[in-house]
Amino acid sequence: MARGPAGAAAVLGPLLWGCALALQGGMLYPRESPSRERKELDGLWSFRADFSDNRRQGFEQQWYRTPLRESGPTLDMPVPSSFNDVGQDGRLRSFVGWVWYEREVTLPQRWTQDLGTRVVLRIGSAHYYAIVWVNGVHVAEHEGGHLPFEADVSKLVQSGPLSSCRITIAINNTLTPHTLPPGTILYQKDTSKYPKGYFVQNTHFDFFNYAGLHRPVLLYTTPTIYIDDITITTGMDQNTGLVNYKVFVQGSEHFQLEVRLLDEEGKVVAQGTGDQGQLQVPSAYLWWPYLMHEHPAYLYSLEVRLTAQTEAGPVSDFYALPVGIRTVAVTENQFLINGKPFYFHGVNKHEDADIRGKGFDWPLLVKDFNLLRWLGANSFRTSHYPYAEEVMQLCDRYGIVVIDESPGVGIVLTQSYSNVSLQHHLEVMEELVRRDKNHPAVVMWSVANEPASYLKPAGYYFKTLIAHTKDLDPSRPVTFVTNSNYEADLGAPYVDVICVNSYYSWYQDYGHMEVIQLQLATQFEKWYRTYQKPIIQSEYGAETIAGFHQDPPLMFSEEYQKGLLEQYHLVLDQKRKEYVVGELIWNFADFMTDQSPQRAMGNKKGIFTRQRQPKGAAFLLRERYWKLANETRYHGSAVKSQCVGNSPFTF
Ligand code: BDP
Repeated sequence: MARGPAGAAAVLGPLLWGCALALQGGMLYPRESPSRERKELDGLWSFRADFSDNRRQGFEQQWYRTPLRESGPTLDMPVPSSFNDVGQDGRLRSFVGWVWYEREVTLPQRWTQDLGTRVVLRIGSAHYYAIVWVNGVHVAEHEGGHLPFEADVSKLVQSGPLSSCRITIAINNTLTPHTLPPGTILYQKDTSKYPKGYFVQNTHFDFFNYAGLHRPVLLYTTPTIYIDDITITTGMDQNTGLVNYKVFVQGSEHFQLEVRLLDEEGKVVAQGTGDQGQLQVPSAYLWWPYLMHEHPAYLYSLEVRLTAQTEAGPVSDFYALPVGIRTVAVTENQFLINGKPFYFHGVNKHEDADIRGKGFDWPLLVKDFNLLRWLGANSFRTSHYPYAEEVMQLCDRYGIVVIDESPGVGIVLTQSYSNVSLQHHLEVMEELVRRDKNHPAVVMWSVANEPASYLKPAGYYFKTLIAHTKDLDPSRPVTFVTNSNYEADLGAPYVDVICVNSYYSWYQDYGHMEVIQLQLATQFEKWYRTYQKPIIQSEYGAETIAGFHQDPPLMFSEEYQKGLLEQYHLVLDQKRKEYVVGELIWNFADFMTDQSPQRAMGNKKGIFTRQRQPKGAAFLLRERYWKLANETRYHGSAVKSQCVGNSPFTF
């Protein structure tokens, strides 16, 4: 939904943010196929931050009308990347307001001349609010920094003799009580202390509000009659895998659809026709999590072929979707994948790294997955926002199970429980489910992290939000992540799994690791007694500066981090025999936060440094996770005798 922040409007000018945009169409990942082409627009873009007092000079002077360089000095800005840390200008690092990106693109002649080709601009993520123009014409607006959006630009690029087009994207990183995550602009009016017009942005979450074009931007084509969306759900009946499919087509009501499911050798194992149906796969290979089975992450390929007759001749479209056959279920004390108890031994992550901030980066991603597999982690939570689609694809391929979290973090102000906020949160869940519904790796949705669920309006808010998410996707459980310190949790009655964060002997009883066992056992018993639902320890950890050593352990040393983890593990080992179904360390790696006296250049609770080097705790966890994997592995029979999912490890 698009709207303007009441607070920010005073300083940042009357923003253009209009009224709600209904969620339209599908959001299939743009894949190449015989009927679809891609043109990546990653690389250097022109960039200009609007430093004017009201941040509205760009709109007043219509910077989108002519090349950005004509408006004044521009910088080279890499895409994807956050803009904050690439330069030497301190003002840009902490900039709040509108920034402008621009890129000239040369298009293949066929794209501009063949009217049977549909050309789509896709932006993987623009944080936080984005307005897009092509050749000076407004084509899209989007609110929310973590989910993709698109614009059909065919008419614009096919309207004249030009074989190039100019893409301009204005992005505003202002957060308000109604954005996700929420934030506020604080105006300092005391002129004896602050210059005129001084303001800062405040947030209630613990990571830096990096901004910019964070994920790939690309153009892709489809025919004008095209496969717009596919929804897959899977099940098992004895040894037969069931793949329910639904295909949505745009551009015509008259078309034929053929659907084929291929195994990893390319052999057709089932086929169907029409826009929906069920494929049955005898002796199906299941999608198993990493380390749960000797052949994890088996992926079939669902090939969808559309054909239609038009006045101009036949049209065909082709899309291939990876499909994993697996089931997910929750009992009073278990989390089941393919009917077998699954224990989450994994991490919480952030999209965060030196220089690029939250910018997508393949080397970083591959390194992170190699570390996860080295660690023996079988899962992670996308704390505290949806991650790049390429991340989810690797999870499917490697069998890393995902708790897929919305950007609902830091919801603590009463205003953030208003109908306006709820409406936006519902839409974000729609966008998230639409994007990630077909990933076998995603086994649960998390609608929020540590919202102030003790506030009165939280009951209605979470009841509505969770019910809506279940309507959108009845095939997966839903949770939100709470904090063990909360006196009351008005959302917990509606979740399927209790996810609870606690920081015993860190934020309370500092330095006293001897209280952890008692306090953690009390926490688990209290939550289980109240709700009788499986529990995941969704965060625990200690701030640790790599290379600080102290024995006996003191806070911030590597020894303290290890000691604290060990105390947690003693209790987890008892309770996992009863109803605790997972443990996710906070955090995989150190990450950047806002500056504060509590943070020494960011949050240092990583078991790896920000540069992905191990602290002592990484080795401790590695030993534990491999041990857990060996204990909880399912010794199944109907498996393929071939290594899949690129797993480098054998049992
Ligand atoms: C938790 C939050 C997480 C923080 C962590 C911490 O969920 O975002 O980074 O505390 O303080 O409560 O390290």
